[in-house]
Amino acid sequence: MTLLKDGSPMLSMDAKPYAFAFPLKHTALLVIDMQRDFLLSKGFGEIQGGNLKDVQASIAPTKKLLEACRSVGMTVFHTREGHVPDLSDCPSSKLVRQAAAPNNTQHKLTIGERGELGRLLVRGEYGHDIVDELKPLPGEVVIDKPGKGSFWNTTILHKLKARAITHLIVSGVTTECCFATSIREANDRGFECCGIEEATSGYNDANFKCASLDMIHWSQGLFGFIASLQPLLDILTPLGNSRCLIQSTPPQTPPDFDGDLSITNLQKAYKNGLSPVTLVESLYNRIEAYQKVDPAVWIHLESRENILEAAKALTTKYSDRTALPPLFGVPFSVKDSIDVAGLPTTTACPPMAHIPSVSAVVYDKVLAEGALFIGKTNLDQLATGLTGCRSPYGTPHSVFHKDYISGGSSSGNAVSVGANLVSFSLATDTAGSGRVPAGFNGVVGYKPTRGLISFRGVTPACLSLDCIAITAKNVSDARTVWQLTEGYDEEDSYAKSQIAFERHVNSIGPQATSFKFSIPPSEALDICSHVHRRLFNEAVKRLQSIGGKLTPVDWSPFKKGGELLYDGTFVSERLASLPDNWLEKNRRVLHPVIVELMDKVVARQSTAVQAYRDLQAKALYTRQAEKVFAPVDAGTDIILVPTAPTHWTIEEVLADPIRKNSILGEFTHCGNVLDLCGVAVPAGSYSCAELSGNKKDEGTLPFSVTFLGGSRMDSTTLEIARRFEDSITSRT
Ligand code: TIU
Repeated sequence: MTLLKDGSPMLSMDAKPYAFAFPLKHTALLVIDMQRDFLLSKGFGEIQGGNLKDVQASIAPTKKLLEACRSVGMTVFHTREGHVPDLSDCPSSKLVRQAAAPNNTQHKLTIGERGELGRLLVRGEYGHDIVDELKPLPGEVVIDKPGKGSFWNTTILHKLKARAITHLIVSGVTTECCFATSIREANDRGFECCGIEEATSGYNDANFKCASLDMIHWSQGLFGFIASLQPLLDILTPLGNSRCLIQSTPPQTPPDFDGDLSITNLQKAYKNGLSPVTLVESLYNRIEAYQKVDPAVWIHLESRENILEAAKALTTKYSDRTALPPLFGVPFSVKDSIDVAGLPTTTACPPMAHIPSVSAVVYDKVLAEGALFIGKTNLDQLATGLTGCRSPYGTPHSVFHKDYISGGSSSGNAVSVGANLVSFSLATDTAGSGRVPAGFNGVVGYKPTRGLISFRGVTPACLSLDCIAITAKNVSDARTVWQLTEGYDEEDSYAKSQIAFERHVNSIGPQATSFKFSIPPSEALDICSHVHRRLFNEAVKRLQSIGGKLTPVDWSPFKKGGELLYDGTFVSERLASLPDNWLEKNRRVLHPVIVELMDKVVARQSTAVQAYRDLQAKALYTRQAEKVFAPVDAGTDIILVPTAPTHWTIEEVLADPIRKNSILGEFTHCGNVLDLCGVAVPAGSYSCAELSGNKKDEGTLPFSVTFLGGSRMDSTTLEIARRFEDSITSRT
């Protein structure tokens, strides 16, 4: 075993045509179609091939393989072949061809007809599910596929890329059919695949198995590699034992909480016996202590008793520590514009407050994965602002310094993560609200491409440009929360379709570690403070040192797209979200800066003609931005920008609230207008004295850069951001 630069293992095992080398962190086990329908008597497989002996014999070795992969924490994907009940996703050829054979005596039942295991190959039926021995664990991905190949009409490519997977260990049934087809499909998409001989089988092994496997590795690896099970077990087993991630019995004295709230650390700690109750006791003390440091973080904080009760309920619900959902006992907060059933949603605007009976989709999703709800956080009123200084619930400050702004509008979100009160936070981002405050509190702020995470159950700021954002302690945690919360929501009119064109992956060779990146031109960066400019230049050098190739870019669509947000008519959409005459009726109880801003919007008397011109301009700049990131020609992978050009004190913002706010959005405004994704990542710190020019000023402030990626290029963007983050944590 060798270690990669980031300390993760690079493994290698004997295989045909030559040794298969795979980076553990970027490798997934793919278990294909180990369904009752294919393995048990009276299922679809018996009709297809008759002989079940060999496929049944492959269950035990596949179980060994699965357990070995699980023991080292490898990503696991299962697939199931089958169709929706009305068979609308099943091509007629698949229904008819075999049964139509002259002298057919074999195919008496076809897909959709009722057999003894239920309707054949129909989703939701008993026969369609995976055999008990190989039942997926929480957190493992199950892909339902209508075809033989795993990639046709499924989200598997997207989900593999989202997890930064480039290498696949492949098993399952049947060798000649879905196993071989899937390896061929994966190969075209750039994955390095290795099939495991004993963990695959078909209905005619005597004639087909050897040939099917030979075709894969023939010609020095035409489609990939084939290995035996034992060499793989030989390398994984010691690694699994040394990690000791999962012990079969709980330790006598349950471990204490070590204070590290990152999701990866908590997952390990819970597997090793930490109780969420222990975590809550210690965390709540910390939350109470921080109330004295900054009383403006929470709009609603759950009581200690409530959280303890939720923690106890989790331990009862998930008694098997080897099968915990990914967010088991992970504490999180929610911006108070996101609905939690039974609690008021205030949007920091008391006249807007309502008590929803249903929670937002995104909240329900993290709860379903075992997360622990701690409370609802403060924000700039109506989620309008980037400063954190526009709330009737007080002004939170940066966790780094009490005089400096927290940023907004997701102010409490970023502070709750930055002050170590929660592991992650659900926020929103329209103009940069999920990125700027993350930058000002030394945490990660990720705004996926709009429409990937449902916005249903969130009070809009500017609905056609609103986006859920995730605040987290590091890029991997943000990525985990994204994977668990994304998904097409047909009731969200802005939801993006499930399956989209995706670029191939680069799994080996120099391309696997190099990438192209671009930066704004020097005149665009002139808006930065001296220290922000200095640290941005350092970040550029750092990206180059980890394989980034600086590539020229046309900045104008990003500049013009950003200007559209507030200089154009889109800002009127903020009024469109409110009831008619609402501003007039409520002006006395609104935050004065919000009234001033809204009055300015009304005074513009924007016309429908202007709005259409802006829509057309938006379409043009979006297309131009698409070309910038295009996979062909000279497309770039990401654009690196400073998250904010400077960091204001609270006093500076209060003296000039609207102008200071708009400067902060210089590099974030274009994000949603141009349908980009963006992730803000900590990139060092500097002394307050360097920013203010006053040597007497004490303290340090965080610097942050944002990686902007093209529409739906989230996986690539996050992976480059993670490598940047790794380079900082491993070198400092
Ligand atoms: N017919 C056959 O051998 N197989 C299938 O139909 N599906 C899978 O291989 N999973």
